[in-house]
Amino acid sequence: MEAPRYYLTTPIYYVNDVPHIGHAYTTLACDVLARFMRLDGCDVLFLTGTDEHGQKVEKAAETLKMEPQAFTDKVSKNFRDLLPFMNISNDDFIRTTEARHKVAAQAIWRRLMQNGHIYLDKYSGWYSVRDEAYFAENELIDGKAPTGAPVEWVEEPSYFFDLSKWQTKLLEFYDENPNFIAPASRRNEVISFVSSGLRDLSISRTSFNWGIAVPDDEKHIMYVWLDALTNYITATGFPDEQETLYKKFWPASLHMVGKDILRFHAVYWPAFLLAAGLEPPKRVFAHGWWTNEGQKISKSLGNVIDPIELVEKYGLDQVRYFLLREVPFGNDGDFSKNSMINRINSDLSNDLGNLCQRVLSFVQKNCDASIPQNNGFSKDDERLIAQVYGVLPSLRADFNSQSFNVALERIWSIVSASNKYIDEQAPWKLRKTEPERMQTVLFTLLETIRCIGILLQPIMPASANEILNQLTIDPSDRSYSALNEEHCLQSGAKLQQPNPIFPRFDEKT
Ligand code: ME8
Repeated sequence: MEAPRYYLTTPIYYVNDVPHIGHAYTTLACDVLARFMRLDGCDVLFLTGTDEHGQKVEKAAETLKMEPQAFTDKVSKNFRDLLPFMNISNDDFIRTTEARHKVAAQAIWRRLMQNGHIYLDKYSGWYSVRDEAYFAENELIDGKAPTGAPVEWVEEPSYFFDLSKWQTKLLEFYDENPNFIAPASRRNEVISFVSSGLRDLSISRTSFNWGIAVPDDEKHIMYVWLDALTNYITATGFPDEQETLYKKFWPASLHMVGKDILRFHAVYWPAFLLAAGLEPPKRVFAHGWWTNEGQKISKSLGNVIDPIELVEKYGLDQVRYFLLREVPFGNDGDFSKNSMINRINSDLSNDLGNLCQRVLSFVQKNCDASIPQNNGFSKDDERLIAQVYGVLPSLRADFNSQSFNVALERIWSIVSASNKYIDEQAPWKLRKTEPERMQTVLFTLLETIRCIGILLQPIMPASANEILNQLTIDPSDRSYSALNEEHCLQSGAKLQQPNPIFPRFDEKT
């Protein structure tokens, strides 16, 4: 049987600035999902990259007195370098300045034109460079875009996409595909936005040059959002529809985005694709925004969180865990030093770290550093093992709905059950009185830890590997198909010297 396919994407990031926590967060959520799907037997394509055209990037280059191409080369590299640093397992990295993308963007344009959805007119209205978006007079708040960004008056010849004609089709599409937009509250927002009527969309500019030329009319460059959204299909080899990746992976399974850019992905993008005769993606998930110690994050407040500093201070897997555990995915969340330290010291160090350390060092000392015998499970042993063998279907549902925090709570309920089981079974008491029972108890715990290690790989790949290495689990036995009795630990197998996995975080040291 062919493996199920899963194609997921991050937004492509504007190269006007250095990566911040928002970028790291979206990319991390996608990485966790990509890793989960691979471990669960899917054929995965995971794409990220950089959005390099448009006025915002052009202006950023101008400020530094650099040519836009040289500037984007430099800044795009910062985003690319962040990936290995955060242990991100993307399969491809796309830049909108690449030749493959220019071909795809122009091909989409031609299709829209051929299908009669583009016409030439004149745009006059407001434009926000920071949002790279057009606004009508009645959308402005105190003379600014709803995001607070300054707007400028634009009056120039422009091609338009006939978005106003897509209202009914989009509403039907949302209705037929109830999982297309998540979370549900965001879906309702989009539906009410579309229901209130759509205006045709200006999709070309003539007052600057940094972009992809409109086919057959080089005075115009494509609107940066039409250019950028197309990246998702470029990476599958479009416009070559015979290309294996295209046949295999389009339509995308999931576009992960921040809540601020949902409209572009859930309204414009499916309309462009339907108009071009192409299939829309299956799902768009809009996550929330982080604040820093209760304050909106902004450059002017000087409270931007640098993901590199965060990882250097707290540790990579600690940060990966925190960002996905602290806040229900989809909601806004607050980053605070205290909550970060609490998560490290309580969930990671006290609960998980202690469980592994206690069991592994006890086995090291009392079982000749090897997997003890299973002398027959009691009801309690069976209950613990059944919990960890049986959790995958629920986790699958959690990951398919991007409920990362729920998935983690579910795994942690097994960690807590294991800690409770040690205290109740008290193997240190059994050592003299019932050594055979002690062996079974330790066997039960090690087998549970093996499965917890396997389950945690998507979230904390390095630490989970460390747990599995200490148990000397062969790398080929670490997928989710090994979460069963058939792949159970072998008594007598030698264990590695245990190392504490999650030390407590102490600000002073
Ligand atoms: O929007 N918390 O690029 P971008 C969480 N190029 N997420 C945050 C955040 C915060 N405080 N601040 C920003 C673009 N983000 C376009 C995308 S896709 C075809 C084109 C998120 O570099 C934000 O929601 O501005 C968005 O998803 C991403 O970071 C920033 O993207």
